[in-house]
Parts: sequence; C-alpha cells; structure tokens
Amino acid sequence: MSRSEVTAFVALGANLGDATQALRDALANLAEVPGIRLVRASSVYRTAPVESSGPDYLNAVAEVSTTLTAPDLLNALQSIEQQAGRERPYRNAPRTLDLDLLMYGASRIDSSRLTVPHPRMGQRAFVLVPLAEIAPSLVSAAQLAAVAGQTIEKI
Ligand code: PH2
Ligand code: MG
Ligand code: MG
Repeated sequence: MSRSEVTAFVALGANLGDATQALRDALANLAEVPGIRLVRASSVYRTAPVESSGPDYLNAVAEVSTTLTAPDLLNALQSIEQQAGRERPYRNAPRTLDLDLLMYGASRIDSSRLTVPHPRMGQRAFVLVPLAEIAPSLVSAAQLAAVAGQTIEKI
C-alpha cells in the first residue's frame, strides 16, 4: 500500500547571488523530487533581513503534497540547498538558498534535526505574509498585525 499524502509548507529565502533565479530553481527542483508534488507557490516578496545581514532577501512560501516522511522531506530540502551552493559559515548568515519546513500536516515534531511547526514562523512577516497569501486559514489577522512593523514588499 502506498503512503498517503501529507500537505506541507516550505519557506524559501535567498539574499546572495541571483536570488530570483535561486527561488525559481528551488521550486522546479522541489517539483522534481519523487514523492513531492508542488501544489502552489506564493508571490515573491522582497524583505529586510531579520536578525540577519547582507542584502534584502527574496522570500516565498510553497505548499507541497508529499508521501515522504518529515525527515526525508527535510533531506530533500537540504539537498536542494546544497545544489544551490549553500554555505553555513555562522548562524543566520546571508545565503544563496534557505528552505525551511514550516509545517508537515498537523504534526508536531521536536527532534534534534527538526522542529515543526517552525518555532519562529509566528514572528516573521517574511513567512506569515506569503503563507497567508496561499493558505489564509492558517494565519490570523492578529498574527499579521504582530509583524506589521517588518518591511516586506510583494514583487
Ligand atoms: N531567514 C533567516 C533570518 N532572517 N530575514 C529575512 N528577511 N528573510 C529570511 O529568509 C531570513 C531572515 C534565517 O533563516
Ligand atoms: Mg530559515
Ligand atoms: Mg534553514
């Protein structure tokens, strides 16, 4: 019997190199992974770095439907980051591509590798605004109001 599909949300971010192309390539790469179906992607947003440095980020959120387990989905995200030349010199360093698993169905996961739902997503306009665009029922007006001071522009 095949595994059933789980709806998951992935945050995409980049602020080094050709970030527009990096997000496009990442969506195409995601869609090609066996066991991942790309359901929809938000617009791309230009955002000021939050607890990070370097140029403005481009951010987006994608909804996928997947038969992968959460750890296998994370492996796939990390391998796409590697293909994009991701380096991790220090925490929150500017990056060519960041793919974060925001939600995996209704699962709550707290392992050494993975915390889901993403523990900081509620504090970040660069996650909540694109997420609200593609899944409005998952983001409340109060959550959006709480991040209204953060600079974000749809492009
Ligand atoms: N990611 C971070 C830290 N800060 N700021 C913006 N604007 N966009 C990001 O994707 C981002 C960030 C850690 O992953
Ligand atoms: Mg991140
Ligand atoms: Mg990350």
